[in-house]
Amino acid sequence: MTDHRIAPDLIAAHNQSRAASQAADYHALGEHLSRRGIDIETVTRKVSAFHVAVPSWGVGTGGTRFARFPGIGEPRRIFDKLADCAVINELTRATPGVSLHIPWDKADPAELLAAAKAYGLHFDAMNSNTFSDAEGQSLSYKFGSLSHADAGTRAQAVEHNLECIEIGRAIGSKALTVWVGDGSNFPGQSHFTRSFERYLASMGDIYAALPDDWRLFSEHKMYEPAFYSTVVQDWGTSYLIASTLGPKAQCLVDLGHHAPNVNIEMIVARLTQFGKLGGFHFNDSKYGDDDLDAGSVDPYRLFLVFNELVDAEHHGITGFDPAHMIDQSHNVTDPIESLISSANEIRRAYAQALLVDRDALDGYQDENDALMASDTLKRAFRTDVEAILAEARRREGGAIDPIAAYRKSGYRTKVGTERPAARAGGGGIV
Ligand SMILES: [Mn+2]
Repeated sequence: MTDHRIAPDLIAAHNQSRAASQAADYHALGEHLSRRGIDIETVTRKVSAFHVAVPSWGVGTGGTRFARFPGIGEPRRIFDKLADCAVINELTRATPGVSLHIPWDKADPAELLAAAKAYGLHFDAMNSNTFSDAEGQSLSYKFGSLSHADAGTRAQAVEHNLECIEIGRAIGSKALTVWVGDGSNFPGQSHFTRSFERYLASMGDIYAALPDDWRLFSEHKMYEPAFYSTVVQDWGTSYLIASTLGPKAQCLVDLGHHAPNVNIEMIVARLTQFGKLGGFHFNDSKYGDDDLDAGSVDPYRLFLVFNELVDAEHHGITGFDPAHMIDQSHNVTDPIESLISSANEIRRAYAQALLVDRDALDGYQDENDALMASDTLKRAFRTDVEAILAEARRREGGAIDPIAAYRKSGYRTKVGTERPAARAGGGGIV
């Protein structure tokens, strides 16, 4: 039996009060799409089946290296985080998967499984942490982890990743995402080739321990925490890693981990073409790795990424199964509201991409009709698909307007009384 965090009758009453207008909006959109040769039910079914995993660390308030301003009722440990994740899924029906970070979320696997089951959740990709030192750790990652000059430190970092796989196996995960902060702050500080050779050897050890039905995601990041050079800095390096390791290794694209103005959707196309697109960490940014809410700054770019994904599906690329995860930091909002909103924006981009007239687009591309090709994409992007998103939620038991229902539920106030306030101050990203 599901342990509901938001009372189902509250959601039912919420939906009842909006049922008539939702039905009218959905009908009107259906007629409009029908004139364009699109069956709205096909789109709604695909949107309903589309899920994006929530990061356990996302339900806590984030911060910058300057400060962190805690919110009320912040989750204290993984079981509070799972409760908050359940709220997001109950309202959106888009986020049944939760991605864990070890050692932050370390707990008895049987208890983790039981809690997830009670909330109707499951565990998505595991995330290792060798970018900071865990309590009681014998060797420091100050100067790197998987690429560290010292063999003992590398072995410790490998061992940590193997432990993540073991925990993941016990709780039903099927993937390990590896992101390291390894790099340098001074020219000459580290040898580019030797440090990458050491990284590849360490990843080889992790890959060798990967179960047959798992995938290993290599996540690149251009800069930070190292500011002069980063060992896994771009998608080219990530592709070299995945190619060197083998078929179970693929590249993970975090939308924030690129240089400004980089054409991310083209990277998606390239990785797809060569079978190495593992998945995504969705977020948005203006300047760097800002970790802003997905779709909040540049929704057209998010749409263009999904346009590539839908195009790959349309053309029947074999073995195409990218993982969808959110990875963002909520500094000024209620993290639950941000994650609800982001899950909706990601589904919106997907729904809009499903509306692209692909045969027409192929034709315009072959005829070099640049203006009509662009307009074909824009026509899909301009379509207001909110009624489809709301209908997908409603049919699965979620809320027509999930943020309004969440505020009505009083959940944040309730957990504010149950969970003591976190200590203010102290920088850092959760
Ligand atoms: Mn990420």
